[in-house]
Amino acid sequence: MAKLFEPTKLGDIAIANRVVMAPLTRNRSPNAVPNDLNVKYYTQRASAGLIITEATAITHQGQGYADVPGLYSKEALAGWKRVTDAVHANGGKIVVQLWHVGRISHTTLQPNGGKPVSSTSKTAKSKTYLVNPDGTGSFVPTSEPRALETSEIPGIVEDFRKAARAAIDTGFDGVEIHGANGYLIDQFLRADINDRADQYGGSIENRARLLFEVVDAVTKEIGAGRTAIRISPVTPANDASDTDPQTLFTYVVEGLAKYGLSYIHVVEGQTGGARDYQQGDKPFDWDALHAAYKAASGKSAWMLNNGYTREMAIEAVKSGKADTIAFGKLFIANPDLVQRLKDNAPLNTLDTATLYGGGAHGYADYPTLETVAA
Ligand code: 8OZ
Repeated sequence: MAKLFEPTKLGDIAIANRVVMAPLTRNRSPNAVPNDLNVKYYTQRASAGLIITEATAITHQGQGYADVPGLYSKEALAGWKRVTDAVHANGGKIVVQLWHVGRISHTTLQPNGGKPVSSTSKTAKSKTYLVNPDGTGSFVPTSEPRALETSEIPGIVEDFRKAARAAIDTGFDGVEIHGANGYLIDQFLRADINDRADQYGGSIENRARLLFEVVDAVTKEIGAGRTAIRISPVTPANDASDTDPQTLFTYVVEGLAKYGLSYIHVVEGQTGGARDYQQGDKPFDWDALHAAYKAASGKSAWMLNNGYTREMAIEAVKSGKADTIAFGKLFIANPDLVQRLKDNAPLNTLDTATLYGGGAHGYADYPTLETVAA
């Protein structure tokens, strides 16, 4: 059997195989509260070695899209508890992705209709998703943000810490800090976004300060073996860009090496798109990033993502390029993805029209091999 299907440990989290369900925004949790349909969807996918939940807002301020879940109200935590219980009852493991969108938001989603916060007061050239009063969804430009005051940053770090504590108390096996895709932590990292003059802007060390303060706070609260992080060094998602991502992210992974995190999750290329997407003047060297991490004595599991096929995943884990592979679109369309990959069985096709928002259709009604055979 290929190593992809063998058990391993991600820090303190023992997983049955290395096929991971990537975090996937689906906009099906009205009022930010996980519901019965969400329980069903995650339960259907419990045979994944690990489920990473969809990005989940740590606070109301961290919200940027209609109908995405949160981790801050009593109701949301109760909803998530039903998800973690159901996944565990079905033999799975599940971590929650801790999300602060920063400027990728809209005033109508913010507390008191205020401006979203960021490292900058520049508006992102990006869109967010809102639900109209008649129930239909639409993509709208993100609102103008305000730059966080230096004195407010400890409060953001504290919000991550509290959310991590709430996650463990809600039965999650751990957390994945969302450091990717142009959201708040990435808005601090990127030279082309971050225009601050304080200790959180300017040099790479300063731009990465928020990330490390969050990692420090979360690991102290719940333990490094239950803490992970996702980064996307070259993705242009949400207007994120940097002319020298290789140097920036080498610094980041070298700094992460000392923690002994559960895993480091790296999106190769444009999230959900081209694997060879480039920022700056040279192609990103993914193997060099991994090598730099190991050279800094980094020992955490290395999780790779973006457009992996069965063959690519088997090979990447066999060769040691990755310890685990996270699959997004394939897991949306194939609840029993692990079985299908093991058997080299045909895969269902993804319906892109039902990705964001809606009900069970295109969410909890993709067939398994068993239902097709019956
Ligand atoms: C797709 C649509 C909305 C949000 C990300 C949380 O890119 C997301 C996201 C993806 O990380």
